Amino acid sequence: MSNITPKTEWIKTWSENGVGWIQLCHENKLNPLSSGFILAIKDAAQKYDNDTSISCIVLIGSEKAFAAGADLKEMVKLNYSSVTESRYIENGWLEIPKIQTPIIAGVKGYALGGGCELAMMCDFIIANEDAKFGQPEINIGAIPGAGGTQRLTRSIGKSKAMLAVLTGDMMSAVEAENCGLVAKVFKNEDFDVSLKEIAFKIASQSKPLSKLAKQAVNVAYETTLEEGIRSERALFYSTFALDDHVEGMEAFSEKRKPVWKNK
Ligand code: CO8
Repeated sequence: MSNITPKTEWIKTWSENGVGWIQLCHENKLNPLSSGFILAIKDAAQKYDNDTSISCIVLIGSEKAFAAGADLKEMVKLNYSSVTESRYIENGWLEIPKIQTPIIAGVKGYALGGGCELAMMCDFIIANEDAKFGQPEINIGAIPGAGGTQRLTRSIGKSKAMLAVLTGDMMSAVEAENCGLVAKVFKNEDFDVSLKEIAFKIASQSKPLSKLAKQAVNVAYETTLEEGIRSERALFYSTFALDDHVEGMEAFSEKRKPVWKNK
């Protein structure tokens, strides 16, 4: 995998009010995810994660698709030894869930296969009403490989995840919202503004506090309730060491908006 060149030409990035935007702009509007494309997405997200001026990252695709899955034109050339030797789904993919800055997936159109998996690696998904989600790998001789069977099951439960993975059928945005895969669905015409509002709101919070909050929620995925409560308590106590904790408390007493120092 180390000899794979990141496809930076398929990524557009810009920042505004503490929000770092990453747009997937493959020449094919379905944004097929090749190994080089995933590396470029990972690099862009890591760059924002290391940028102290960025407090929220948003990953978006085209009008037609967030991403319609692995690049099947690349995948068709692979075999067992090449996927294992190249660590096909390791280098790029495994780094995205390690991003500490809050990261939102803004999904318009298709989020299928690796595209649905990429969206689920983000902290939450905002969708437009035309969005469609699915793990259709079974239809093309595979199964989900970048976390689909695990994250989808944790997100929507075994029964619905089994239905999606075994039939390969797509789910509408409303269905995805009803079962908890999507945090919020907006009308197509409201989507861009509403996504921006959510991102700006998150970016306006104290950066260390949102990182701690994100860390605390993520622990719930990985441990027992008892261990999770213990971890949350330790993280909660650590907020008392922040200048922003003092500022938040003082601002509340003084009936004014807090001015975060981000430390
Ligand atoms: N990869 C490469 N090319 C694609 C892909 C894809 N995933 N999807 C569509 N295309 C191509 C088509 O071949 C076609 O190309 P051409 O014009 O050269 O014939 C072009 O995009 C347009 O496609 P359609 O004509 O099919 O467009 P429609 O609007 O009719 O349909 C769909 C859109 C429903 C999204 C349809 O294209 C489709 O079903 N695509 C395949 C979706 C799929 O099976 N995704 C899962 C892939 S497997 C996977 O993701 C495994 C994840 C493992 C981790 C990833 C590691 C990198």
